[in-house]
Amino acid sequence: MFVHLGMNTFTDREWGEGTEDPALFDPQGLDAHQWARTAREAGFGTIVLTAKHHDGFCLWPSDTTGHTVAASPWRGGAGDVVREAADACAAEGVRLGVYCSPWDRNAPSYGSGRAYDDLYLAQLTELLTGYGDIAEVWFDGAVGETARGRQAYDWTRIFGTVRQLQPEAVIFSDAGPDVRWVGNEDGAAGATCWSSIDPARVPTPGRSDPWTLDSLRHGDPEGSVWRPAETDVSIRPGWFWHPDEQPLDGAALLELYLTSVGRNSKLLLNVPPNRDGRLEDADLAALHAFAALREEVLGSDLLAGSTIEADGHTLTITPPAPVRTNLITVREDVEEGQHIAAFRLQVDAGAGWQPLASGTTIGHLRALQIPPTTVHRLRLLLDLAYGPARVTHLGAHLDRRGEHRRRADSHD
Ligand code: FUL
Repeated sequence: MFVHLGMNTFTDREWGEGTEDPALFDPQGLDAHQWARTAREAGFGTIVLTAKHHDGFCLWPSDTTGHTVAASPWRGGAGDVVREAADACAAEGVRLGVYCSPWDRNAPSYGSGRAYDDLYLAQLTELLTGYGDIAEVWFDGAVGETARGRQAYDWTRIFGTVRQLQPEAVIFSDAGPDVRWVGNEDGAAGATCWSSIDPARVPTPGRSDPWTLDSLRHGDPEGSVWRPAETDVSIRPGWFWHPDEQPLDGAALLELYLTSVGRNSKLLLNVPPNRDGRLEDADLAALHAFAALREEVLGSDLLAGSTIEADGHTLTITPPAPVRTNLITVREDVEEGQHIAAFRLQVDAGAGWQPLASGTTIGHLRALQIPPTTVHRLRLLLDLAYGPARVTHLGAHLDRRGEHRRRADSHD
């Protein structure tokens, strides 16, 4: 779960200028336990907090600048949002990740090269040494122009510092090195999504030409590095909380799940706290509905108890009794790489084999939405693989979201 909180929460903006008065930051009811509890209840493993966004305001009392929570009225200037988030995550059994924007519109040294690199590394060091285990470090590739020029971030030093201080942390940036951006903020990985990628295609974070974005979305079966895609998307139109915006509902969140996790990606869903520092009731309701729907639709497999036959590159599955389904899930063992490159599904709905769906990649999970179908037998045919193909799961589910919506409409 991504948590965007900062100066923008109070100024109704998405990108601050860096000149905002710290006196504006005062989330009086800030309740990190509510964030962490909600994350746990809704099934998230990690919270990634915006410790510093592009406006440069630090949510922890950094020694590197005066532009921090220490200069705000919040908790009498003695507060530390990162500390409260770390404590709450530890109490709830959720991991903590940090977002610390390299682009800093407040730092006077930004654009000067080495002096800014040193400041940024000092900030990262505070975050990576003061708050226990950090599970993910999220690097935004945004670069701003200044009168002094364009800051060229020293990624070698930045990534090296994370490796040294938090060797287990997953490093996210457009270009990895551990997980890569999926190339859009719409909640959709490519229908073809390889966990491997050619590092030469996306050498550094912050490149937004269509060619790069396309490479990020799809990955590359012959890519030399394992760098799975992470799909970041917000529950609301903006990343930060705005008074006039509303969250997506549980059904829409399940759709995001199917087009991200269900396409071999990770999902990083942003849920922004309001000016009181709390997630709103509407967001909580949406997240709980999302979790309940995931359980209802994906929590069980209608093909459990089936007979399975494997013959060469074909897997045939016969349930004890015909099953009604509109969603098929497939999993591939990716322990030794992602290999499956083309597959077809066929169904016997009582009158012989018919084509049902086809696709390219599978990876850790592939969810295929299909027209409602009665399955007497289901067949998976693997047509192309770059290495040994190991299917570990073929499941069927009934997604009743459409029916729920139709019933709700008829009550109006
Ligand atoms: C982008 C930023 O510019 C947005 O404000 C947001 O933080 C998003 C997650 O990343 O690059």
